Amino acid sequence: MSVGIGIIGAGVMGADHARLVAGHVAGAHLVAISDADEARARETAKKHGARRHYADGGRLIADPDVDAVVIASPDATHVDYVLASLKAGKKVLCEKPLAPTAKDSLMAVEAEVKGGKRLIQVGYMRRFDPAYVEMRNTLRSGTLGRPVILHCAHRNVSAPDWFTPQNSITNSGVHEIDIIRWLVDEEVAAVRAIKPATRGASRPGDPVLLLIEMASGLLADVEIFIDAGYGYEVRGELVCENGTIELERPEPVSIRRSQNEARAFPPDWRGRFEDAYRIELQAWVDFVRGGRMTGADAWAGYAATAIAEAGVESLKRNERVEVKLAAKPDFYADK
Ligand code: ISE
Repeated sequence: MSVGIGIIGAGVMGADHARLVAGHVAGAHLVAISDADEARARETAKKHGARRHYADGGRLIADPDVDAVVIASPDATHVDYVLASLKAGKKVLCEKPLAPTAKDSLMAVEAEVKGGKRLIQVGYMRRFDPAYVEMRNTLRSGTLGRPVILHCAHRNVSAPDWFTPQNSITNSGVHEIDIIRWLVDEEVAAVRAIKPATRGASRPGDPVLLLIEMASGLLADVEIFIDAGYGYEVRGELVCENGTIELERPEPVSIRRSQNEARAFPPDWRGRFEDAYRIELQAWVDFVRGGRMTGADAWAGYAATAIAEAGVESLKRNERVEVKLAAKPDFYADK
């Protein structure tokens, strides 16, 4: 049986999820797309063979042919669509962040716990990226010993026009926070966020440095630089007691010409994480069809946002901020 998927949001990620569901995922078909810009919803639906389009995400959720929902609308709208999907008893893959605030993320967690069924997966797709998976597996094999430091960098070409200074942490940095928690499988104890003074003017995409302390004492340093200009790049190196493991550049070729050697950078995350998005969607469709959820759950979604909030607070107060998460419900105990 093929499951019917509805996608809320026909922007960059909504359109990309539509392409993947329509052409690269088994066991699912695209039923409908919604977008506040109805013409954009119509075009995206037509392009990827969805029968229906809506201007209103609520109507898409109510569509009886939609078995499960992908939420890829602007961050601030996520939680309302998540709650509406829970009410309709439909499984949902919500793009990150689950919500821009910890309070709203917790609301989604509480609603899911109350309903008693696992319905929410959050789109932290790096958990499906083959390189990160190998990093985690290598760490777990024990050959490198215990992890001590994690170096991370997250660079984009330029900030979109809706970007706020906090978004470097709450929209982009949340990926780093999630992957760190997942890689080393422990909780964040404290965060220190700082901006280099050298850039003078404060543009939303200016660099930010996070120093993340994990419960065991392990440290992660994270550079987030959204206006980096040259390309999209994500770096990660895990330093352990007996060696290190590092993400390699994934470009398939290098070009030699005029006494130079060059390797291209993708313009954004879709190229770098193409496999991760596809594997994530397939895993989620398998979950919709009755399998086990293997991605980030609502609790992980809440934790990433709460830790990001501590980072924003640290930047504001110019001091280290301890992370205090709510009590984790037993409902999420197996993760
Ligand atoms: C964007 O929203 C994403 O989700 C990308 O994966 C991330 O790298 C980028 O920084 C975000 O703005």
